[in-house]
Amino acid sequence: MYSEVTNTYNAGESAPFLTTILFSVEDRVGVLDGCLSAVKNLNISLTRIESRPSKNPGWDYDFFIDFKAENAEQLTRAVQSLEKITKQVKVISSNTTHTLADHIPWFPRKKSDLDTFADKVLEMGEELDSDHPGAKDPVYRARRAEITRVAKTHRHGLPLPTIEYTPEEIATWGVIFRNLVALYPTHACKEHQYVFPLLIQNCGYREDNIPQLETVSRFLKDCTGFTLRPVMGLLTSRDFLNGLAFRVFHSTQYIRHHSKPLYTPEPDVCHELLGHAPLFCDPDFADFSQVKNLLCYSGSRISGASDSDLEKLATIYWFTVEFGLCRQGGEIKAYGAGLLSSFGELEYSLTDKPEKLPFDPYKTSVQSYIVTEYQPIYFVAESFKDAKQKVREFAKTLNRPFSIRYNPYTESIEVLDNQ
Ligand code: HBI
Ligand code: NLE
Ligand code: FE
Repeated sequence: MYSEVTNTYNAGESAPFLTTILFSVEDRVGVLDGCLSAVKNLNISLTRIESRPSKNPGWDYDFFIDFKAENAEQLTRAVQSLEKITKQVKVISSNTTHTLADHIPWFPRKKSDLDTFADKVLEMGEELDSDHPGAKDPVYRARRAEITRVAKTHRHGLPLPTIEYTPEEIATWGVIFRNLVALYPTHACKEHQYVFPLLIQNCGYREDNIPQLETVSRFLKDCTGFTLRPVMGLLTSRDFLNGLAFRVFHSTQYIRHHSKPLYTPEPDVCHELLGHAPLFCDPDFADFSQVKNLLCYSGSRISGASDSDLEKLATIYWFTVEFGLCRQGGEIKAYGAGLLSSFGELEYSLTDKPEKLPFDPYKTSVQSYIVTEYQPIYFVAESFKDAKQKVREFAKTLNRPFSIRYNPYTESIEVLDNQ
C-alpha cells in the first residue's frame, strides 16, 4: 500500500468525523471543567474551543468545541455524556471534510477590521482611466493622488481627515449644489427633503462650502449610528457591503472633474454628501441598508455559494440605494444616491424615457445594468419599509449556513450557529 492511499479518507467507516458541537451551561464555577473532563474521558482531543454568552435567558454560556471523532459511536457517546451535565447540546456539523471553523473564511468582525480595506480599491481609485475627463489634466491628477493618499493612511478611531478644498473645487461643487437644490423639491423623496435643511443648518451644506466628512459623520452618528470613513475609490462589492454591516459608509473625498458636473460614473464627494448622507439620516433607510442586509450580506460572505448570492445583493443595492425610485403620494420620486447627486440623471429618471418596473428582489437581483451611463431601467419601491420586508423574505432563500448577529455595544459581528 502506498502511504498516500492510507491517508486518503473515502467517506466511509474509517474516516474521522470532523465535528463541531455547541453546548450551553449555566454560569457556575467548574462547569466547563466538568464538560472538558467528560470529553477527555472519551479520549477526544479538541482542536478549538470558543465561548459566548448564550441567547437563553439567565447567565448561561454557549461553548463551541471542534474535534475529530474516530467514528459515529464516539460522537454519540460525547453527546450523551455532555447531555448529562449541560443544559443543551447540539451537533452543529459532523462530516468527513470540515468543521464549522473551516467553513468560515476571514471577514471583518470588528469595526477596526475595516482598516484592511484601506488600500484595496478597484480601477478609478488612484489611477484614472484614459477616457476619464481628468485623465489628461495633470493638476487634477495630482490633486486626486493627494486626496486618495490621505484616505489610504486613515485608521479606525482617528478623526476623519480635513481637506482644504481649492476655489476651483468649491466652484464645481457650487454648480452641482445649485442645480440639484433646484430639482429636489419636485424630484427627491420626502425623506431627503426632510433632512436636507438639517444638513444645511448643522453641517455647513452651502453652495460655497464643501462640508467635511468629519462634520457629516458626527451628524449621521447622532441620527442613526451611521458613520463615514474615507476611501480611495471604488471598493469591491464585498468590502463595501461589509462596511455597511457595521453601519460604516465608505466615502470618497475628492471631487469630479470640473468639465463634467452633470454626471460622473464614479462616486465623489458630491455623490457621497448630497446623495447618500441625507438618506442615512433616515432610520428606516438606515435599517434597510444595514440590519436586514447584514444577515444576508455577511451570511453570504461565509456561505458556499457566496459569490452568486453576493452578486444578487450588490445588484439589489445598485437598484435601491444607488438608483432607487419610490412611490410617494401618487407620484414617483428619487431616493437613490446616484440620482440625487447627478442633476443630469435626476431629471432624466422621472421622465418617461427610462423603463420603470416595480421593485421585486427576485427580479431586481438578476437585472443587468450599466455603470457608465444613465440607467435605462429603474425599479420603483412602495416604501422603504415595504422594500425592507421584501428583501428580508428574499434573504431567507439565500444559502446561509450560519447566522450572524451585530452587537451594537461592542460594534462587532458575532457568528452564531446554523439555526
Ligand atoms: N465602493 N467606495 C465605494 N462606493 C460605492 O458606492 C460602492 C463601492 N463599491 C461597490 C458599490 N458601491 C456598489 O456598486 C455595489 O457593488 C455594492
Ligand atoms: N452618477 C452619479 C453622479 O454623477 O453623481 C454618481 C454615481 C456613483 C455610483
Ligand atoms: Fe454610491
